Amino acid sequence: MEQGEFGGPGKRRRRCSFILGVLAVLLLIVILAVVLGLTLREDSNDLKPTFLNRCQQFQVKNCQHAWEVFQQAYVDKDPCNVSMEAYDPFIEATSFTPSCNRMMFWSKTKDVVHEFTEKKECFQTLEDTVLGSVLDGLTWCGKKGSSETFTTGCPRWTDCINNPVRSFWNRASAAFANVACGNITAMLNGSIATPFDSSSIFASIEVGNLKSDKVNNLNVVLVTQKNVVSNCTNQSFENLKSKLAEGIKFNCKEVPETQIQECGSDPEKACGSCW
Ligand code: N1C
Repeated sequence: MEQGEFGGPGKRRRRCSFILGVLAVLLLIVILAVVLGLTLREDSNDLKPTFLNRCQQFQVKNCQHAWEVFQQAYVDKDPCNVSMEAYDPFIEATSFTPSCNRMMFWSKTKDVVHEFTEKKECFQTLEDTVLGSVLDGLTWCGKKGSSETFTTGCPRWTDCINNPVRSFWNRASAAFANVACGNITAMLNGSIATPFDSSSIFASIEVGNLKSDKVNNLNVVLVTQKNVVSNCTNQSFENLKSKLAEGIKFNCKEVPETQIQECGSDPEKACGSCW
């Protein structure tokens, strides 16, 4: 009885401190998770470290300078009023030497083309150059009256035409096409009704910027799947030919996606023999 009187509150106190201990540990875990979550989120949302990291993979003399020139295009501006020309200084700062006969364009085939160029270094897309690589897959914008770069709350691709991301790809694609030389390749999508779609960047910017004194041939690789929707006789290619500068020859070949994938992984196959 006496023991019970002493043992009761003692046990209760121990139970109490045990519960308090568990609660404290739980609280610590929650705090840690929140802090970690915020740090990680900040990292993936922060454009600058991604830009600089990617830039440093290339032989660029001054990535910090490239970042500053890039920012000037959109910082402190209405995010629906950033022109292509705003990126001119950035394009100049990251100028690259074209790899004649190896340049690869694409439209609506982003995954298949990059899977291929990653495995076989026969071709070079814009994203394989410093200019395209530093911003591939990213979103950014500025705001009037602010010196910051934002990665959320930016206008979407279709919200307004002159948004910072869209204007960037337009300008970078024009630069890529302007310096294109030799025989160039374009991977287009044979599983859609209009492989050469006039609203795409390839159709509206790149084709018109190819120079006949530098480019000999445009070889279209029309990537097909089991269910072929378009072939090389597709009407949209008439539109393509009419947009090409005189003197640039046009070729088209239908190639199954599986053939491209298999060839990409086959070390024995030479660059020119995939299609
Ligand atoms: O509009 P698209 O294709 O025809 O643009 C592709 C064309 C390629 O030849 C590239 O040289 O334009 C260039 N280009 C990019 O390099 C690029 N990287 C990432 C255009 N757009 C690029 N992106 C993003 O893909 C961009 O944000 C935009 O939304 C898409 C365009 O892809 P699409 O319609 O398949």
